This record gives sequence, C-alpha cells and structure tokens, in this order.
Amino acid sequence: MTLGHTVDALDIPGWVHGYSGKVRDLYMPESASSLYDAERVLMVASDRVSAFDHVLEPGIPSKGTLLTRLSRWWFAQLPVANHLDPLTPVPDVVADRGVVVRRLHMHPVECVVRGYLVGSGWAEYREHGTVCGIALPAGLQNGDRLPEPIYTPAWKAPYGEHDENITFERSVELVGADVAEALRDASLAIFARASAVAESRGVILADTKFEFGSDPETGELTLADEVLTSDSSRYWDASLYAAGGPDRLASFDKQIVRDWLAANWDGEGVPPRLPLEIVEQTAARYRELIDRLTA
Ligand code: Q0N
Repeated sequence: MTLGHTVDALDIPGWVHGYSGKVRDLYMPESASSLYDAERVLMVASDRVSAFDHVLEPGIPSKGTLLTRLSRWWFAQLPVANHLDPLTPVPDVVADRGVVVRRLHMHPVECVVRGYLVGSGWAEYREHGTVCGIALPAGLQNGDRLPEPIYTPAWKAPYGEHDENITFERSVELVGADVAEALRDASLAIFARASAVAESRGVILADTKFEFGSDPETGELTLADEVLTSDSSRYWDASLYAAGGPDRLASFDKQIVRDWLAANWDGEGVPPRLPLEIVEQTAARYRELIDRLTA
C-alpha cells in the first residue's frame, strides 16, 4: 500500500528524518549514516489516525501528545525493561510527543494478548470456536470475558501488508523456543498487571499488542514500541460494560472513527474527510481515558 498523504519531516536540531509509518515518524542522530546503524532513535507520534489501512484527514488534535503521555506513564508502571533512553534529551520541538529509544534487535512477532472475545477474535470464534487456533468454551458472545487471557501472536508482515495471525508453534519456528516462550510469558504477565491497574480505575483492558526486542549489548528481553495506548489496545468503560446495554463495548480508541468510516465509505478510492464532530468525539475519548487511568 502507499501512503495517501505526505509526511512533513520536522527540522529537529541534531536529528534527521529516517522513516515515517502511518502514525509515527522516526528520526536518527545526525551522526548516524542510516536508521540501521543508529544506537538511538527519536520516535515522534503525530496526530495522524489510520483506519482500514488508510491514514485519514484531518488528524485528531493532540492525539500524538496524549498517546505519548499514556505510553510513557505505562512504561513507568511496568516492572520490565523497556527501550526508553532517559539520558538523551528529547528535542524541545517534539518534547511532548517524542521519545528517544535505544535501538534493539526487534523480534518479528507481534505479541497480542486478549482478555475478551471481540473483533477478529470474535469473528474466528463464531466460525470455528477458536481464536488463533486456541479452542474456547462454547456459548460465548461478542465482547464476553475469556476464562483467562490468551496469547495470540501475529507475524509482523513487511510494511503495508496485513499482519498475519500465527500459532504459538509458528512463533517458535520464527524466533526459537526460548524467545517464543519468553515473549508469551512476558506478554501475559504485563497484560495481567496492566488490566489490574486499569480495572482499579474503572477501565477494562480488552486486548493489546506488545513488541519486544533484545538489548544489543546484554541480550535482555526489552519492551519496545508504544505500550497500552489507544492505538495498540482496546479499552472499555467498566461500568457501561457491567450495565450490559447496547453501549457496553463503547471504547476509548478510534472505534468512533472506524464506525463512522464503515457507515460512510464503500472502501473504494480515497476515504472521505472525517466530520468535525467525529474528530472532536475521538479526541475527547482519548483525553478521558488518560484522565481516568493516570488520575
Ligand atoms: C522498531 N518498529 C515497529 C515506529 C514504530 N527500539 C527499537 N529499536 C529498533 N527498532 C524498533 C524499535 C522500537 N520501537 C519498532 N519498527 C522498528 C513499530 N514502528 C512502526 C512505525 O513507527
């Protein structure tokens, strides 16, 4: 796929633009000759929002700063090694939406944990009674809590292609048994911790995706990417969920954007511009999630 927009690289003293994903931009130190030999990378979160593999217009104001604040807050809550470099200052121009990270050897597996049956998990369950090949009890409904959280890895497809759900056995083939087990165990442990924190604040963490790498010096398993943001996770309001009404799965992520787009676009050509009220509702949901979690 190609990006339907252009990304304006920022002028950041000491850093050069290296790469832009759908939502984030990567910069490397001026002294590095490519992203691949840089020891440090500056990751800048933009206000861009993507849905159904398209970057939409306009962006969501403050999304980049809100998600960066949330990710930083979660890293600080979690007792696991992470890729943030606390010693290299984040340049002033991106102070509130950038993080400087240590470059790791990334494991090519997306570590998804699901505590609830929803989305692609619900679709597979309805058809086969399984989620990513894991057999589940009969009779579950959309949005139901799983008997226990499950680890459902995905293979990180090259840029632009869809990530592909894989079995645990396939992840062993990709990264070896030791790493595959470490990824699974760390993912489940972090999910358990994070969902307990969220629950204590009236928020359900329905599912999330982690990425890990290994420290190039020590080989230590290290949590990377952004963590537990509204882009990488599904969060629900616990009291609405418990009430069981039609809004029980109303989420704190870009579901508002997805729902509007699904109702207003046939998937052909360039997606329509998001109306202002959808943009504002989405921004308000992002703010509310952070207020609740970090209060
Ligand atoms: C890395 N991705 C996937 C940026 C994030 N610490 C790291 N070291 C080396 N590589 C990566 C990290 C991290 N994090 C992670 N790609 C490279 C997520 N990307 C998507 C595009 O935006």
